[in-house]
Amino acid sequence: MAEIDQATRIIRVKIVYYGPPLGGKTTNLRRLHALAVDTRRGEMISINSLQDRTILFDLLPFTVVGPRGFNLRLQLLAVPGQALYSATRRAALRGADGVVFVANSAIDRWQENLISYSEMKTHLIDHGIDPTAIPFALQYNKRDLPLVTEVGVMDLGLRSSPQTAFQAVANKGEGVIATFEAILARTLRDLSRKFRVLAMEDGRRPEQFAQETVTSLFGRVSPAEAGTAGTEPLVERFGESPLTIRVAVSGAAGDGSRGVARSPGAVAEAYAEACTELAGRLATVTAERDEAQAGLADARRALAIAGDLDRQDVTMTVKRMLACVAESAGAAHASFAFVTADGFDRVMGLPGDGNLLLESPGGRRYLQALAQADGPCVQEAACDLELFALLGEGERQLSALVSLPLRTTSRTVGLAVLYFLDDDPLPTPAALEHLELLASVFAAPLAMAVPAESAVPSDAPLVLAQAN
Ligand SMILES: Nc1nc2c(ncn2[C@@H]2O[C@H](COP(=O)(O)OP(=O)(O)OP(=O)(O)O)[C@@H](O)[C@H]2O)c(=O)[nH]1
Ligand SMILES: [Mg+2]
Repeated sequence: MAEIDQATRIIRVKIVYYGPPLGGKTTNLRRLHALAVDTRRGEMISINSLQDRTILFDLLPFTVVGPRGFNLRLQLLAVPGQALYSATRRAALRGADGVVFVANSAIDRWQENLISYSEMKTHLIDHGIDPTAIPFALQYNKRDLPLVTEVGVMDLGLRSSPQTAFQAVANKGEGVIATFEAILARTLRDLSRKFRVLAMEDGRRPEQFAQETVTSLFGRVSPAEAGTAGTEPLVERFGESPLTIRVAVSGAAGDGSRGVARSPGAVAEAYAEACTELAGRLATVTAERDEAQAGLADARRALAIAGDLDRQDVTMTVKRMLACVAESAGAAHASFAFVTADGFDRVMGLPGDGNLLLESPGGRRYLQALAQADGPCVQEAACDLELFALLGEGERQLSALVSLPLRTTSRTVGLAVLYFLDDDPLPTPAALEHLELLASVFAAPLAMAVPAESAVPSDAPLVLAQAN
């Protein structure tokens, strides 16, 4: 059943692709993934055997604007068709909002369609879902094969509603978008009846909504055109392939078309392995999300500090800026000087830091070139004798610095220097890029706060002067 979160205005909807083994469920999802416009393509995940048969699921997420401005998160889930995975298919149907049945038109696979169709109805009933009421779309796939069951015969065995079945050649993309559009429209119609909050506004019909959604996901490609566009190999044409986790299932028959995993123990072991792999991927995604959130928080803080410049004096703004960049980089100490035509001017540090290299003529000489660099630079004392000598002069156990020039398009405004202790991790290339972004937020307002006539153009050599 769809989850509706009124606070965040998110609806989660699950559509399950069900059907006999090798009928083309995975191919349907892979084609949708490949045909989606770049900006709309979520990451597709497949969990397969080494022979590339689905053993757990394929998951294709799409996020679109839903009815009444809700954020509609669609999860398309394809089940594994092999007989042994009946329990997995049953679990996948729990909470389904719509079902697509992908039948295999191959004449010698007719019985498998009937078995799968009947199993699906049993599982739905077990979950308290009425198979005749759930939004449903029927697809007769593999219509390109030389020996196919006639559509009329397939209708007699599988069709239980007036809705016509979609004929498809999924590996060429034919019928794939049309099937998806139909299940989307039927599912939205059902949800808008069940939840008043999702009722279609302005008398719009779910079919119209689904059509617009398909256009936003796949561009203005008619289903017929999509069929033609899809005849080339998937990966070559579209570049971004699904994330596929392949797990060995011991006791699985080779790649024979009727191959099945024979031992439930082997399946359980393969699932455990797949879960471990997925947990690892999830941890990476979570870490990346946390990093992105921290970066966003830094950027917001930088914008607030820069925006306060008209209310605060320059020294206070610089100190807040230094605290912001030092914390973001994980630096122990930080100092800053404006860069003018006469050299470094108005050296400032965080409280208790002293000003380290910017205080001494040797240090200022060392920093001269770094102030003119295009972006931040990491300098390690272990690889640089001059820096080793300069840092060794103080009492602190400093081992590296990052120089961070603040530049506008026309001039170098100042130089921030961040210092790192022996055991501090140094910023990664991504962290340096982020520091550069923060520096660009501060550069323009600080440029306005210091007199432009003594400023040094970005490409002019810097004359050394006594810092005051
Ligand atoms: N000729 C033909 N082959 C197809 C078509 N659709 C899919 N195939 C091929 O059929 C094979 C099985 O397709 P899958 O999408 O993996 O089938 P599945 O239903 O996901 O299979 P399981 O996950 O094992 O249940 C693949 O080799 C596909 O390339 C089609 O319309 N015509
Ligand atoms: Mg599959």
